[in-house]
Amino acid sequence: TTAQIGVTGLAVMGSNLARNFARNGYTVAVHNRTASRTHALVKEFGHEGDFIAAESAKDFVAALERPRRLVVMVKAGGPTDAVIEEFAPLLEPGDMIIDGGNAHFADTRRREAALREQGIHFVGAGISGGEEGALNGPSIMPGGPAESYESLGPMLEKISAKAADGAPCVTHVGPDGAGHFVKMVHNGIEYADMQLIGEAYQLLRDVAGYSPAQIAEIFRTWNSGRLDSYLIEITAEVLAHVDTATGKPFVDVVQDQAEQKGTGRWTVQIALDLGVPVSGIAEAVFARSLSGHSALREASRGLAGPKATALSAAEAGAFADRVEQALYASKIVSYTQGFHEIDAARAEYDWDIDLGRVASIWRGGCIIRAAFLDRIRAAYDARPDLPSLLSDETFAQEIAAAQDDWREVLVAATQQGVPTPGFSAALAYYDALRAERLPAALTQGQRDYFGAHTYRRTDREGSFHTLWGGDRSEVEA
Ligand code: NBP
Repeated sequence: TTAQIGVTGLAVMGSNLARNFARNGYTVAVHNRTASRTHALVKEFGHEGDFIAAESAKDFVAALERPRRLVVMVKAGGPTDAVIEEFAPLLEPGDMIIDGGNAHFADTRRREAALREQGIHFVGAGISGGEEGALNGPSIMPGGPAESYESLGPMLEKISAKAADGAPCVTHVGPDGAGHFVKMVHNGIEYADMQLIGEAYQLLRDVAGYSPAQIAEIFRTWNSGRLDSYLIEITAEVLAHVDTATGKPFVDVVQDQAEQKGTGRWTVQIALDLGVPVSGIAEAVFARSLSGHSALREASRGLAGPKATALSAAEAGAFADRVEQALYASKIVSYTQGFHEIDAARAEYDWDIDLGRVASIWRGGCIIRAAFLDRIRAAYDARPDLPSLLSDETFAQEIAAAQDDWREVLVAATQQGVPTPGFSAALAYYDALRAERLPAALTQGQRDYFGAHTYRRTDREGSFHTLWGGDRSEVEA
């Protein structure tokens, strides 16, 4: 027998993905650098489907039907290159290497170009949903040559998550690194979502005076409304959890230093290169980094803050409603920024990415899955050339309805000294975009003054310079 697909790299993600293929009726060749993992997988889960265990790279490749489909699920970076180097010489033109790891899209572009020379199709596929998703249905964001999707696509569609309307959460995103780029932005948005939820939690706790258990209830209520999403759902679970050792709320016994693996940081780094303002995502990355500076935080603990005043029970309830509005409006802004980044990459790399389809494949399986994504898809379906999500009439109306509360929440946060970098950055972005005039005109004046960098006028074409050190007359540059 031959296998329709092979998976190499059998740590938690690779094993679960291999089992997912097998459970869906495919014969799966499995391989791992350390063969004991391969045997352990087949021993424990062999009854779930048809596996072919291969110890050597040669046996693994020989077990695959042609064109071969070889999924690589190893640690991103050097290990991925090592695996490609090992397998590429054993493959033939038309074969496919599918990298399901969290690769940087620039690495994917490099690998795709190199393998194309050999006629090998390299498919950089972002996979989201963690281990549970890999097993039961992830959201999959494959890039690479479009023709590889013809035979690979149906298999991915079978193992992927399905949205509420039954549509598989996978599509051919675009050429070379497009899939991993979109996965990267997905993770950046995930950081922003988590930061905004964190700020909402802290406001409910420190301004409204609610307990973690009460806040869990509030999140549960929100989860049955327009904020319905996986992250809101698990937030309620985490907040309701009580530490068995101490009897305290779990959230109070966990060290408040957030870690990160790098995809959020990449989203911001690339956005800087592309010139896209992803201020909400950047604040989320910086908030995690600030939380980890324990010595600096310790040294700053005595700094003066405002005198805090508690809200009455009636005020607290009204405040919670306002926080929901602020959270929703800020969420619209962070998705606006993330989609702007994908749109900018589409222009920069000449990728034909359908933004509505991206929203559509994030509706299930992945960490940011949410009812909200249906709305984004609808916005792009209605107008594929939408300049920004904020230009969508429905979103604009929702923000219009939320903005008074959004501002009130930030007033309260400021007065009570609760940090809200995500909410604040989102509102600043919104106000800056809708502003009639920005102080950028003044910036241009300053640049012209100290560096003769020139400026453009509102009333005439051309570049101009003012003779600041002379008679201050204007010359055409
Ligand atoms: P890890 O990222 O922990 O990688 C472990 C695997 O890489 C093992 O199979 C290991 O083989 C193999 N490997 C290493 Br390390 N160096 C190698 C080399 N030089 N040659 C061959 N194989 C090598 O596994 P994971 O957590 O399952 O994640 C796999 C990929 O999926 C990563 O890129 C990750 O970023 C991505 N991802 C993970 C999640 C998640 O929730 N964990 C979600 C989405 C995406 P060995 O057994 O011989 O040491």
